Amino acid sequence: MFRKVLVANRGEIAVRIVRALREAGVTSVAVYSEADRASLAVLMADEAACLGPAPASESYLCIDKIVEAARRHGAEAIHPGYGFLSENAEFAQACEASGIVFIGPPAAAIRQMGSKTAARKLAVAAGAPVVPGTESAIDNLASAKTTARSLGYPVLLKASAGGGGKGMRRVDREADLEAAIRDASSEALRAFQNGEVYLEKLVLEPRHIEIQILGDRRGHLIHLGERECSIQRRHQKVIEECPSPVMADHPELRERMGEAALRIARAANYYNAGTMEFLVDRDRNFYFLEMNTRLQVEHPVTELVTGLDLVQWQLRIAAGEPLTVRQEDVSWSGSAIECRIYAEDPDQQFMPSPGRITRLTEPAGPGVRLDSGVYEGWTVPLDYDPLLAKLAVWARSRDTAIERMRRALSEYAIAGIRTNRALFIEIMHDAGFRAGNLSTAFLDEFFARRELCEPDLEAEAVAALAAVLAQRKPNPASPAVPTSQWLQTGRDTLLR
Ligand code: MV4
Repeated sequence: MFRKVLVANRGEIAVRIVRALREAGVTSVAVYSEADRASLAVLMADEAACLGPAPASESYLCIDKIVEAARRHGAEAIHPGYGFLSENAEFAQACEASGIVFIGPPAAAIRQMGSKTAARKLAVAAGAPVVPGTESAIDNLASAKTTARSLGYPVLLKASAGGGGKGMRRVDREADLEAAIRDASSEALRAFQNGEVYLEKLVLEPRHIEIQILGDRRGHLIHLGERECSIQRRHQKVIEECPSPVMADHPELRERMGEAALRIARAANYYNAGTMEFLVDRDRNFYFLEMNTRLQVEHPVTELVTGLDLVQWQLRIAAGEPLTVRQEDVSWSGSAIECRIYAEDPDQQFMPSPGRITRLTEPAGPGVRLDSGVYEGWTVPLDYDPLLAKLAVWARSRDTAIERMRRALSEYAIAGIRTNRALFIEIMHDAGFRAGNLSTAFLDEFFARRELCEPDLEAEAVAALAAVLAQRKPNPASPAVPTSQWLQTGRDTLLR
């Protein structure tokens, strides 16, 4: 195992990795920008190195500064976390060139999977299902029309260099194809400096399900099952769970998707942790979409259900140790749900809400795991992604996990900034969510339902309180029960 590892990230994931390093007896080095000088990860790490000014382009994205910090501190390896440089093949290469181990897959696999069309070709070659469509870029309208007609409308235009939904266009009929190609191509050119687009059949209201894989440097690969990630907003995941509710009635689906993921990973000579994204349609056909060559934000739900520590395995595999877990050793127990707590205002179009956290009470208790990057008094900077923490719960069944999540959310108090906490409480009450009827359309439909009957919560609370007070009669048998000071203060505040 390594003696010292540098964590090239910030926020909750930097804290998560520092914790894993401490458990492994490895000295941790945090890096930070000027905005993160007093961050939780910096406070928790053994050593810390300043990278420079707040903008990520001058700090967390600077390959040279990070490699230099590792050299200066004598770190033998770098964990990139997610985002930032985690899927940058040049960074992985720069590490190895400096004699520093990149805790992740080989640079060649990162590069190959970075191209969505190359990943798609690899999946086809490996015998894994992909959405019907073409791998080659559209070069003339006539052949695009022929392809679209044979696929059948609606079709989806996608950017070859794409990801995150940019350069994507739904086309419902041939008359719209030409203009859609023009729009998608210019959007792709702006976003990726590459205007190539190709065609796929549109999968209607799919589930988004991904498979976690783990492999060592000797070619031993296993899958850790799925995560259901359908609840997302604008390609940003909001809630993830394991198992996917669809697996309850169809346990063989996990095995088939796991096998497909492993075939692709083997074809890519993959090692370390990785994730294959799939679309699953209403008939439970599944199609490979793309591969993420990093640790995912939502990895805790897999850890809670499999009992395996993904970050520990990442460290051991990078250090050249064998993955001693066999496929038949992997089992899935109970149900885990994760909510991403963001500093954003659900009432103001989810505008980021940075600022000072003036009060913080964190949930705990049975089955609760909080991966947080903040503390009371910390100022959330506006320079980065506004993810504050991930609240994950585990319970024996999905229903009890939902109850547990509601309980944990009710304990969570964050003041000074706006968060999306209350939105999760609403979703936990939603009949569609509770039934496990999920698709990538879930959140849009949830917001549409909500528009229809937006309750005035304050008016309801005052009315309920008035009704209770009106009913209270003095009871001579039990003289005025002194209600708790908490209750009294709450009432006084409401009626003020
Ligand atoms: C699709 C699709 C339906 N049919 N491909 C969106 C991001 C990109 N990585 C792939 N995406 C999609 N590809 C076909 N052929 C629907 C989506 C999609 C989606 C996928 C995963 C998670 C959320 C999504 C939200 C909207 C659309």
